[in-house]
Amino acid sequence: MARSNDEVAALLQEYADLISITGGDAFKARVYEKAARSVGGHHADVAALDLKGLQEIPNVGKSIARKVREYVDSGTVAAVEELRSRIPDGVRRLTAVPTLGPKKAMAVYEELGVSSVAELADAIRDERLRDLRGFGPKTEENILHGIELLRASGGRAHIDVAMELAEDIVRVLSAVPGCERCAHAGSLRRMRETIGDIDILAAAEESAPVMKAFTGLPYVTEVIGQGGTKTSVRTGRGLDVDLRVVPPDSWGAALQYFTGSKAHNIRTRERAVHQKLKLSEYGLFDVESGEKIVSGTEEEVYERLGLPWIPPTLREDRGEIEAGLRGDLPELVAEDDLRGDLHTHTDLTDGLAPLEEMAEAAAARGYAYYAITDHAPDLAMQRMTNERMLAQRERVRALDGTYPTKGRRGGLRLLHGTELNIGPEGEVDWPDDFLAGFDLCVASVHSHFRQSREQLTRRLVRACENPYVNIIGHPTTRLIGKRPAIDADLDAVFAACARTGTALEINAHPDRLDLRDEDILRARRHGVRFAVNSDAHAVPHLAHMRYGIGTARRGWLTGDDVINTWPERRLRSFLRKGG
Ligand code: DGT
Ligand code: CA
Ligand code: CA
Ligand code: ZN
Repeated sequence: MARSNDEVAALLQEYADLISITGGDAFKARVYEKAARSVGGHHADVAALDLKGLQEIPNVGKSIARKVREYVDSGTVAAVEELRSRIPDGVRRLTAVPTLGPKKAMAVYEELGVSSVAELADAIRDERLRDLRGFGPKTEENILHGIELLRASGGRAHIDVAMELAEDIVRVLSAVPGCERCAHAGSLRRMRETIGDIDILAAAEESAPVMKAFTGLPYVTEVIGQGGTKTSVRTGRGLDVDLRVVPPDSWGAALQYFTGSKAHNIRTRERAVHQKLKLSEYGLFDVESGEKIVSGTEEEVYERLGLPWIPPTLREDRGEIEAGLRGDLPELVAEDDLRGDLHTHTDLTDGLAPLEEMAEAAAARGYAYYAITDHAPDLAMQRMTNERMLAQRERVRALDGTYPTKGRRGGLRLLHGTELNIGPEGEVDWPDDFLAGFDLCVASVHSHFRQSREQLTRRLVRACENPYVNIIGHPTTRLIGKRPAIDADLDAVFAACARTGTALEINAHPDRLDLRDEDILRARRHGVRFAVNSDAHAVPHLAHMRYGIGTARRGWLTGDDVINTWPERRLRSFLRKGG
């Protein structure tokens, strides 16, 4: 996705927030919010569009198009600056607290002078909030909970934000004369769901030119530390970045060291010690003679320790060393193994692009099959009806096989599905005879998140027992940094999935990554199958798959575990659920 689209989307969203905070027209705020989402999901780079091109983006009218041009041309928008100047930054930071919202943020600022998250927590502790109009003890409790969530995320960034930034840095530094290699390491290379800071590694005889290019990057706002081999910076993207420059012949040892995790490194160092060796970021050395044994590649380092090369996503000391010693490391699923996507939306519900555009983009990704799964009627705001669903099915059937798909014989096979809502009792939107018409059904929890553990568990188990439900979508419904997972007995749900032939989704959206790695490891032991899905609501979201695959790899999954790597016949047989 073009970076300018993200920037413009963030600006439009900020404008919408500012309108709400300052008590502006709620309708206008919503218009800007919708435009922000459309721009963020637009396939073409907005920086390259003229006013007319901009207005062809859904939800972008003339006045928004003008603001976008103004931003692209000058870097600022007068209307946004004007609103920004009317409220302190602290109030805007308050809106990051889940459940607080812009109106309440402004109210606590105006009534109590609260302008930071810490002051807000204090005010709640002193029970000062409950006397404000529109607040009460329950609101206080909710906000406090929101503050906890915000703090629990510890300022860690979502993986897509970190990945896009890291790839840009690696691209720039790789072009510096004398830079022989450059790559990201750390938690990002291990594909953790959130990233504390970005670690970049470069190999060069001379570090100075690389360091200089690094501190000169346009989004660097502050140099936190600078030395001969390491420089740390703060960026305007809310993330710090460490750069280490090592001599080219230390590359392998340094990459191994800075990829981590710390726990994994402790284990590899122990193995070295047992063999009278010393492992550091400079290489593997003989303790007695001090002689360097290997350092050029990770493979050599692991081999000398008696281990096969271990994929970074496994390096968490969760059994990978033992498995490596036994020669038992899994053949991890890869993005290239995917033959399709089984949970996607179109503009028939809350997606941004029409069916044709989504299918064309799916074909360009080289998929063999692709499922359209728009929302079902119980999500009332989506206004789904039987007629609309059946009309869509006809279009899907007409387009089936008509998109030539890259590198495969025959056109893209389109599956017609839906994303059902798992109701409070585990019921779904339609009766069996209507469900029978779909090629597949995803079923997800979209409401009643706070039921008791028993109720939530029963609900999910019932959904699995429905003969038409093939995949449980985003099974825990958590939103990273925003909403906790529902409190269900997941082991009972995993057992039900295995028993009924229902797959669990690994939702690849960087806000979700649900199931998460630890739950995948547990589910796998029950013999459950998985589907890694984008849940795309726009064309660029199809590319989120890489994060879902990263999560699946952290969960030790192989291609055989993931139903959307299977050939179409095997998939269709699974979708019949033993019937
Ligand atoms: P993060 O940044 O919190 O998402 O997680 P990491 O894993 O990227 O951690 P970070 O940035 O502190 O360090 C990057 C890697 O460098 C880490 O995974 C392992 C290595 N490392 C850092 N400090 C130590 C240490 O004290 N001992 C060992 N063995 N390795 C370290
Ligand atoms: Ca890091
Ligand atoms: Ca670091
Ligand atoms: Zn969905």
